[in-house]
Amino acid sequence: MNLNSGAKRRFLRLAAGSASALFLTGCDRLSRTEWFPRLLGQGERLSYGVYRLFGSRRPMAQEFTEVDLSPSFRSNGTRLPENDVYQALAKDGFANWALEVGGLVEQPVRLTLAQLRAMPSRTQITRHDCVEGWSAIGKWTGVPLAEVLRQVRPTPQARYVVFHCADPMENGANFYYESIDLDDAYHVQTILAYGLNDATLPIDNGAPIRVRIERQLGYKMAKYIMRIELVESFANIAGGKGGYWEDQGYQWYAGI
Ligand SMILES: Nc1nc2c(c(=O)[nH]1)N[C@H]1C(S)=C(S)[C@@H](COP(=O)(O)O)O[C@H]1N2
Ligand SMILES: [Mo]
Repeated sequence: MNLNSGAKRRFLRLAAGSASALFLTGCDRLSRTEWFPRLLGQGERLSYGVYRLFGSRRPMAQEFTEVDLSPSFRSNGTRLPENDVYQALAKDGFANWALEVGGLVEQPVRLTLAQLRAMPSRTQITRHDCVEGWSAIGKWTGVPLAEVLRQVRPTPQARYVVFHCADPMENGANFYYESIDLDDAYHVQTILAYGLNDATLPIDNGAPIRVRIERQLGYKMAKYIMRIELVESFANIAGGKGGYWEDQGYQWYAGI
């Protein structure tokens, strides 16, 4: 269990109105239709539904300059996955690590860190907002997720991208995971980051890669990614709500 989960639960209780409570208790069937999640925002901030109602999401997250960088970028949640396989990979600087990308794709791939680094890259200075009430501005470098998706070619059934992480949660039964839709997956600022502030991404912040999804809150930005899976629905993954924190009641679309 993460540190600060008590604070998260308190926040959640504050944030959850009766509408979102209703949503959380089982509109699964409805939420699989196209219009329902677009119509019904479930949260405390501008949500998925609200963006959709007004036509589209804000196209780009704000980008900053070097002078805006936070003196250091703190770590939150897992700082070192308690996972022997991960720790063995970390010892060798992730030379033997490879990202698996599969699921509803025409061409599953395994990409080493060297291969990911050789692909087109993007660097962006953005602000990370954690639901616990802190923010930090960092400079992220990585490969656009869209480039990886171009290689694997999602099938027409694919609707979501799921990130499976190395850090075991709870009693070790589950791992941290997250999911986004294809709108966010193909967004230009959505990158698989291997660099932070011109250095190799530290383990504290998710080495070897963590995703940046700049229009959403920090908990969406999965660290320690081992595998990416294209799915039509996340109903059968872990608690079925699309992410580790979502399974504890957080909203799935965590728009800023
Ligand atoms: N695998 C994994 N990803 C994670 C977390 C985690 O505990 N495990 N915590 C999330 C939360 S709540 C936040 S705010 C950010 C923190 O990123 P940082 O450690 O780089 O500050 O990572 C997110 N991604
Ligand atoms: Mo967070």
